Order: sequence, then structure tokens, then C-alpha cells
Amino acid sequence: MISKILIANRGEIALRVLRACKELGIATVAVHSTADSDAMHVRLADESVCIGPPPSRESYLNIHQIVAACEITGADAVHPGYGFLSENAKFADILEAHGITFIGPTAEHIRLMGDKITAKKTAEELGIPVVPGSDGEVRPENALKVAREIGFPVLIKATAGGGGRGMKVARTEADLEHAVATARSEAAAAFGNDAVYMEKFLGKPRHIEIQIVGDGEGNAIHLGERDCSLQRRHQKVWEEANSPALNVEQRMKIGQVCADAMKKMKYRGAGTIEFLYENGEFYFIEMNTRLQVEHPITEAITGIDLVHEQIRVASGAGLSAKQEDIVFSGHAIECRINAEDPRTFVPSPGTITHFHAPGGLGVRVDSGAYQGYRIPPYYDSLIGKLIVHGRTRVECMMRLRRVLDEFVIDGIKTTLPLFQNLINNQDIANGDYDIHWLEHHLASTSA
Ligand code: MV4
Repeated sequence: MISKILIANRGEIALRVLRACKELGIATVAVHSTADSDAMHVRLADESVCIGPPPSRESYLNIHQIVAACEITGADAVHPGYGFLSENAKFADILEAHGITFIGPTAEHIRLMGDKITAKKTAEELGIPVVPGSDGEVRPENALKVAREIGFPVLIKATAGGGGRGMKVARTEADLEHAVATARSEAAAAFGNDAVYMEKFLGKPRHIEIQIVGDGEGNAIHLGERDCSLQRRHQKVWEEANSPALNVEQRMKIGQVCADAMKKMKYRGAGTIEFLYENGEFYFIEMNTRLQVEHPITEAITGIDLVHEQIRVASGAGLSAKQEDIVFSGHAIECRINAEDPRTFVPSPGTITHFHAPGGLGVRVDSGAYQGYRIPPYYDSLIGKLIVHGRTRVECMMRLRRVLDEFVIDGIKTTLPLFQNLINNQDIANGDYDIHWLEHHLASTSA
């Protein structure tokens, strides 16, 4: 049984995890850099430990400091949140070696899915549909042969990459050699691993991901999909559950394929299986072995607290529900609110002089911000997530429009105006968008 959880993260997700711990009656330890002493989760935690100066590599990424904080406080489990050390297999190994429970998958599964070549091979072996592509690593000497077999255009990806980092498109044979060489050198520089692989480049897909939870013993459930196609420079902006593009049959089919795959690998914890969706077909691209930023929209339509599930599974109590118990109800949209200029997206740190979070039925604001809070310049610009639920997508959009007009954040610039623009856009109203839509929209409206 877990008695005290150290939350190895900051910002809105640290507060979110803390809430779940308190609901389960589990003691909480917050860790923070010197720049986050005034953070809300530090104030609300039972204990807090300063783990270093502002730079992440000296604080939130400092494994020694985090393990030391566990030893000092007697925390017997760590929740990593997302980002930072959440998909660091070495961190999971070190915690287990210290007898501290890592609330997440095994280090073995983190490593397996962290390498995008082994992730794709594993997915295919488990019966998950994948993007047509190379059988493993592609090298300069065999790139042309592989590309001709796949058919142009092709996409070269770094096996140690993910999230769009290190990808290069080759549209013709003339582009290929340079694309492969550039991808390999950038991968070596960014990840210390120059291995790349190749896939058929899909031109106008949606980005649809499936939420799963496994108990590590062969049971697993899926909690439906999230449509994350509205992205800018690989940063998700607006996410929806359900996807406007899927029907119930498609949802249940791809969900079951993923749940069955997780049963076969005895996956432990929460995970997200990412697909590109085009012309009615799903194509696996990668799997994330962590809780995702956008998990609240899945919680909104299923009523399941995903952090509760993570803690239950980590403590050996198993899943709280069977697949037949899962009911999808209504529609939810998440808007990521960043402290950025809404036109240029340049970060806008500073002090919040007035903060009013909207409320009402079906409205959730996950944020550690408050009036007088000073947003530090050292970390990503996400200051909160606005999650709105309705019985239908139309009701959800109506509610979202009201909520965006009610939300007050003064003293800094935020991306709220971007959402007030999107909520009145006809393509968005029709759910008619793909992964390129937002960047095209921003380019056309900023002119
Ligand atoms: C692709 C693709 C097109 N074809 N793979 C981007 C991040 C990572 N999740 C994989 N990504 C892509 N992989 C093939 N074979 C297009 C993208 C992509 C993308 C995917 C989802 C959401 C936004 C995106 C933006 C640019 C490119």
C-alpha cells in the first residue's frame, strides 16, 4: 500500500496529481526549484522539498535530488507527471532499486516504446496497424531501395525522437540523400543516436490517440480516443474527446485492438497509443508511456480519474473498472492556455494581476495560477488547461464560447484570444480539420 507520494513535477500537473492523492488519503510531497517556491502545489502539499535552482537539469531532471527528497521525507512512491523524467527508464530503474514505487510502466516498457523502431515492431507484432515503412533502421546505402519499395513521398524519422523531433520529408529521389543525411546528423546531435527509419508520408491525416490503462498482469481497458490534430509546431493546442471524425463502431474497434495489445504485453499503468488517421484507416506512429497533458477530456467523458487508476495499479489494487463498465458520455474539449502572445506565440512570463477562472456545469480549469502569481521564465509556457464538457459537441461548443468570454487573466498575454477565434470558425464548428489546418489558419489570418 502506498502511503506517501512524491510528485516529481511542477505547474498544473503537479496540482492535478496532488488532488488525486488527497482524495485517496495519501500523503503528498512537493518538490520545487527556487523559482517555484510560491507554486500552489507546494502550498497545498503535506511536505515540500527544494531540489535546486531554476534550470530543469539542476532540479526537476536531477534524479539524485529527487531520490534524496524521497529519502528525507520517506516517500514510498513517485508520480512523474508528464515531461521531465516521466519517460526516463533509468529513473524508473533507480527508484525501484531504492525500493520506491515508480507510478508508471516498467522500465523495460518505457525503453521499448521510447525507441520508435522497436515501438513500431512491437505494435505490429501485437496486431496494431502501422504506417507502411522500413523494416527497422535505414542507412544511407539502402535508403533509395527502401524508399522505392515504400513509394514517395517518404518521411525519415529518428528512432530516438518522437513528438515530431528530427523528422525530414523526401518528396522525390532527388531529395532523399540530403534528407537522410540531415535527419541522421540532427538525430545524433539531439538524441545521441543517429539511427533513423522511414515511413510512407501521409499528407492530410488527423492525429487520433487511444487512452489505455493496464494492471501489469494482463488486464487492460481502453478509454476511447482523443483527436489532437489541432497543433502548432508539434505543440497541441485544442484536443477533443470524441474525435469528430469517428463513429461508435470505429471507436470500439480501434480501442479494442489497443486494449488487447496491452493485455498481451502485460502493460502496467496509463499509456497512449498515437495514430494518424486518413481515409478511414488508422496508422500507428508511436506510444507514450506516461499520462498525457490532455487526459482530462477522457476523464470528462468516462468519469474515470486516470491518476486514481495509476495509483491503484501501482499499489497492486488493479483497475477500478472492467471494459464493459466503461460508458462514454458526451463530448469534451480542452484548450491549452499558454502565457504567450496569441499572435506571435512568443512567451509572456510575468505577474498575473487578475485571475478569474470560469465555472458552472461541465467546466474544469486545471491551473496552479492565481492572482499575484509570478510566472517564471524558465519552463514551458503552459499556465492552465480549460476543459469543457457537454452532452453533445454542439452543447460543448456553446459552453466553451461562454467560458472563454468569462475567463480573466490580466497582467500577461495569453492564448485565450486564439480560442475565441477558433470557437467561431466554421471548419472547427464542423470538426473539419487535419494536422495542418491550424498552421494554415494562423498563416492565413495573420496576414
Ligand atoms: C507522420 C506524419 C505523416 N506521415 N508520419 C509528428 C509527431 C509525431 N507524433 C509523428 N508526426 C507525424 N508523423 C507519417 N508517416 C505527420 C506527422 C506530423 C504530425 C502528426 C500529428 C500531429 C501533428 C503533426 C504535425 C506535423 C507532422
